[in-house]
Amino acid sequence: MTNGTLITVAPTGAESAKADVPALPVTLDELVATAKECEAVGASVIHVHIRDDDAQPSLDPVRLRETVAALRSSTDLIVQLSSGGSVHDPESARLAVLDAGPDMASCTMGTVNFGDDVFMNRWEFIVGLHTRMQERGVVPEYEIFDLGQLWALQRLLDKHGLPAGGHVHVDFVMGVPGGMPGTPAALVACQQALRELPDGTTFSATGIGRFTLPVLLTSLGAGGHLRVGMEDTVTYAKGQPVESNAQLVARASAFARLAQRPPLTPGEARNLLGIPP
Ligand code: KMH
Ligand code: ZN
Repeated sequence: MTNGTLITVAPTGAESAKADVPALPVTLDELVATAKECEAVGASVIHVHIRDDDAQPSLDPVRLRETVAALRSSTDLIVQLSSGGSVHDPESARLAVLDAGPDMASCTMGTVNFGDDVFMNRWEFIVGLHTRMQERGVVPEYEIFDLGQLWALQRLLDKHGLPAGGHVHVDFVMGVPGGMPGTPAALVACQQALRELPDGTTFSATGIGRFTLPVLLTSLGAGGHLRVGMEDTVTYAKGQPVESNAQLVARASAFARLAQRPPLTPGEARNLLGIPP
């Protein structure tokens, strides 16, 4: 049992436009540079969405493979590909993300309203993704946008078994319009519900926009881990745009050290998550 903090950086996402957020890393070079900077200041996992030549969200299989290879050769970060993509991506392309051979992939545990859109995650799709990850030794991060999705995860594990590596790790994504709010009360409710999941289940949490700091501070205090990055937050403080993903990771690391739970190295994070070295 570690007392350190796993810090995941989610640098890009699928929602912000490069034109609106010039610091957003959208090319492979920008992503690799971001990854190195974030590793240097305390990140151990990178949650990756890629963009095409027009900076639009993409699940292009060739580009995904190149991205995994480039991140592996330039950093020691655990590479977690998003299987969520954008709300417009078809299930087939989302499943095919696993073909790029990442260490981890996200697996969202239910359908949720997502602003004016719907982020579709049918039960059959979730089972397919979970099973394929088991077969390929890809470790999931179960994305939880609402409390009930933890009960869906309990059902998934009961019916279809533990994930690759045997360790269960979830990420609470809090403050999406349509999902749970980014409040301490909601985070504590999620943490309580983890008692129904396998012993040793770990969690990280991320707050969208103005929920960033309340969620970060609550998660640290509650013994949880952290996800930060420009996928979730493009404003550092009121009226102050985020300058870089490393700025957000550095702030998270500083809070983690103050809490006497310093950032885990990528090696320590692999150990925690059940990912082979
Ligand atoms: N872009 C959202 C629709 C994930 O990466 O798995 C989905 C998302 C979750 O970001
Ligand atoms: Zn994502």
